Amino acid sequence: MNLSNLLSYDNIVIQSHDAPDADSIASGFALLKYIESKGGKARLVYGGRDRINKPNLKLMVELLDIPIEYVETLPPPALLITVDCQYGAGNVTRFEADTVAVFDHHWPEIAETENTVIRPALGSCATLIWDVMREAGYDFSSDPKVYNALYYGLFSDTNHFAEIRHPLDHDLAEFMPVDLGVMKRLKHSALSMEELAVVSHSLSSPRIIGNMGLFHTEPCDPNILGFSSDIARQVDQFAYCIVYCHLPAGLKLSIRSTSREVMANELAAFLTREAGSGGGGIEKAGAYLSYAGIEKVAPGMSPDAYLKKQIHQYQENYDLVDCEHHNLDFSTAGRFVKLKHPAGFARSTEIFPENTHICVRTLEGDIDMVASANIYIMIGIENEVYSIEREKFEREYDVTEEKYVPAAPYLPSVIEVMKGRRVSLLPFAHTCVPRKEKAIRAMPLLRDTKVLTRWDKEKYFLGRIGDYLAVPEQAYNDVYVISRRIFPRIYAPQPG
Ligand SMILES: [Mn+2]
Repeated sequence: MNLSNLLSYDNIVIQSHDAPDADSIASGFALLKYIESKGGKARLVYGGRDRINKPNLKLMVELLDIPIEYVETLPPPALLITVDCQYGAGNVTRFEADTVAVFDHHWPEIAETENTVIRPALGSCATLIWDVMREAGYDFSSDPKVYNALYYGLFSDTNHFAEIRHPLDHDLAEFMPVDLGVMKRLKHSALSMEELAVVSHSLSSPRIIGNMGLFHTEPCDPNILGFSSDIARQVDQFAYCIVYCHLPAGLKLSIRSTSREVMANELAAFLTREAGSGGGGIEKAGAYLSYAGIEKVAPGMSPDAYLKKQIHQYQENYDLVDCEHHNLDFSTAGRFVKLKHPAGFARSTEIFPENTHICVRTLEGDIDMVASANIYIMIGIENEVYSIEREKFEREYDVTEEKYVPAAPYLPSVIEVMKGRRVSLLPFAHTCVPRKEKAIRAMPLLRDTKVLTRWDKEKYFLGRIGDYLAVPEQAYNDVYVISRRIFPRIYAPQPG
């Protein structure tokens, strides 16, 4: 949906979910300001049992002049827009309206229409609203309160940015300088005395499943989950831990890992793959499991039981291959050669001057490097990015005249770390093809497998059933994973 479509209605109401949080308030407020900037008018409301009561939210509303109203009834508007929630879901009071639009970042519970924008990959609804407003050409410098609100919405929904999961989330966090005075006041008023009691109570009774600690808290602000899991992760006997609570429409989880063999973001994705969404970094991640989603895949099962089932499945699901000590026999595995498939590359100094600290923002995370005549940026077949030394590049690839066309939708951007200036990689990308056919040995995986490689001591690479475990010929310890989607496109079997 294009934001400008909203402007054709004259009676618009924007609705946050019941017991609104910072993300929902921020999203509604920004959208309201967008409509007003175009000469339109709208109201921002919420319903449900409870009024906004938390100290940080009251302060947010006051400091940023957010005209949010509590309503028990609502005369049907021409257009009702729910933000950070989906019309008809359990966490939002249902008001009648002629037309309904939805902006949300939770797991989709309603059928998609031309009026729904649901992007579970994003860490906050604020990110989504920011992105669509930016696309619509909204001038954020015209009202810092809008940007400050969105920033705080993202901050709150991602546990102080620790559970950020998408490049766009990072982009919002860095987009414009926030009012540090306002943020300081908001950050330090997030807990009430009652909630402090919730934290201590929840941490006193973990359930231990294998080498993980599972903590259940009373319904509470998501920030408290993050705060609690940060404490729990420091217990030596847990390789990882989860703190979760029941929210009106689903379970909210905060995940922490201290082990190389468990990546928090990957665990979050595993637990929620059927009925929710989740992500973050390798040590800290957040996740959400929707009750409606659980009911669909496991009818009659309680959400708590479902979560435990998923955790058990996770623990039983994986093989582990440590490249230093594995006993896989690659000598009998299939032999393949890498085809001369075109790839992309960019010379780092064409993008930023020599010695500039840059960060390439990819779907898998940020990659830091320093621009140098010796450093090129390679762009693989799924837009995966890595740096390569010029000498090695020239040995292995030929540059061609062909125009570079990205093979996957999200092409990374490059950020100048000091100044925050951000450019797309696309205009700087050229095409190259591998010079020699490189031979490898590879075998398809029969179970999901975590591979501890030689060149990353912090995390593992995840291979799924059907992906390939590969080694260069004659270097059987250099194990890596090639995705089943890419493999047949860039490798061909060759006897020998
Ligand atoms: Mn949210």
